[in-house]
Amino acid sequence: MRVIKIRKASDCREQDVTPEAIYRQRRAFMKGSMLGAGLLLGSSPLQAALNITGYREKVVTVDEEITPFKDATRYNNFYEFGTGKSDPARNAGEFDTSDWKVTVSGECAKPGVLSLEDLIDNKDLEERIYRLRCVEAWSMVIPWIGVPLATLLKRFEPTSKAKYVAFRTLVDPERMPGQKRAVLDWPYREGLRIDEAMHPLTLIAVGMYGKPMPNQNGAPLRLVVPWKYGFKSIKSIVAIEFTEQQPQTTWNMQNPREYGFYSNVNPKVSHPRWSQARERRIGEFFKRKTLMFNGYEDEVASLYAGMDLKKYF
Ligand SMILES: Nc1nc2c(c(=O)[nH]1)N[C@H]1C(S)=C(S)[C@@H](COP(=O)(O)O)O[C@H]1N2
Ligand SMILES: [Mo]
Repeated sequence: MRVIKIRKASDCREQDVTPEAIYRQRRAFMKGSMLGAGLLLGSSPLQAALNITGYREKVVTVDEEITPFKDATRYNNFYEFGTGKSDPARNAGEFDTSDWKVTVSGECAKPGVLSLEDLIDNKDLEERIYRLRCVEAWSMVIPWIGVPLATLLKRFEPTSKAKYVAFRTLVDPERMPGQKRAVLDWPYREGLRIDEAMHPLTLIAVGMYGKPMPNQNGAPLRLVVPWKYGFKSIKSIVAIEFTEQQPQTTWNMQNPREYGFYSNVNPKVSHPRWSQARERRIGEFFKRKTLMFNGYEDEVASLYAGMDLKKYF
């Protein structure tokens, strides 16, 4: 079993290196994969206002080759822009994320409607290299830029009744043409137990590869929960709600036999229609073994101590 270490800021050797220098190195490493990046990026004034270059290089949990930018931005799941893997790259280009608002409500002392800049404090931004493993048995390694969800949630002072956190994506069929069809029961919904939400690995990402979040990857802000199947990592979030009851989640509503609330990456629990024991890293040919909790077992297994993960899949 591969051991994943979360580096503390104090251990970080790259701490004194500028992001630009890091990206020059990585760009060479990624063999030209950044070509054309400028065309794909969202460029709203609000995203620019998030000083995305000022983040701290901090947490590296994966010692594996970073997925080329072009693969991570051209092979996506984002049903609001179509159900095909290349639909989001094709259809999300015009998506206007300026003036974005996020409503925070429910079991907390300080609910509110916040702009992106009010929600995300530049000084909290970090780069975190995480794997993301789709339930469809492909995976990728992405340098995300974001804020730990816990940092963000604590400001709203959740009450003792806040047992879960529910998330919702924007509903606007004019801007998200995939919503003109009822392929899912819009809005896309996701949820986490409060301890999962507060776990230090759980990230609200506003960028990747040193740039603002591309539209097809969930601009302007999305969740990244690296030990769960990709569908938990909800994109283009407009609402966060602290709840007492377990919230409804899109894929569980759609097909409860195939998709549970927890959806932890687990090679021992097959999807009813395919095995979860192996995965294909996008851009690669040969499959590799899927690791328990996507390789984050040391960090997160304690969250599920005593739970039957075949029952709570
Ligand atoms: N709002 C919304 N969020 C979503 C989805 C979606 O269809 N709509 N797809 C999910 C799925 S199934 C996966 S695998 C990841 C894919 O993220 P990526 O396209 O950035 O790789 O986004 C998740 N978040
Ligand atoms: Mo997925």
